[in-house]
Amino acid sequence: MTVELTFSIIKPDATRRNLTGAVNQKLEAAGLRIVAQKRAHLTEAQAKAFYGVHAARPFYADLVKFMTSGPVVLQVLEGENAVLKNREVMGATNPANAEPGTIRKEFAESIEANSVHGSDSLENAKTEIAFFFAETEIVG
Ligand code: IDP
Ligand code: MG
Repeated sequence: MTVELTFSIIKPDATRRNLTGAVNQKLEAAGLRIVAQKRAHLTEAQAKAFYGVHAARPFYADLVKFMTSGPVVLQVLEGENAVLKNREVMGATNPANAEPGTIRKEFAESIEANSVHGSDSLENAKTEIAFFFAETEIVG
């Protein structure tokens, strides 16, 4: 049994449509506990740095623009195998390929405006959590 923490973002397309609660319901139903959560409007510098790994990709500039286009909800999720579990409940990057019942299948508007971010490894989860949260803000 491995209890992990992972990092999640409810993206601007979802906050715009008032889907924060609907997304959280999916996360909690999957057994993930929201142990930190705050709403923020990312600056361009924050979005660029957060998605720095994608800087060379053709969609990078658009992605930064999208992620700063409205408020987001930053979250730390706790649970058994939380990193993989969250990726499962999120669904595939492109909602057209996402499994039924997943957040992206039900809520995403496009491959870009796909409603949620989730860390893809335990190592990246640690880095991403530390990017946005102080340890004192995480209440397990
Ligand atoms: P992930 O969010 O499923 O981990 P990544 O490949 O890490 O997917 O891409 C980060 C984000 O960049 C995606 O969630 C999506 O918002 C955006 N993105 C990824 N691929 C494309 C694309 O081909 N066109 C436009 N946006 C994309
Ligand atoms: Mg990713």
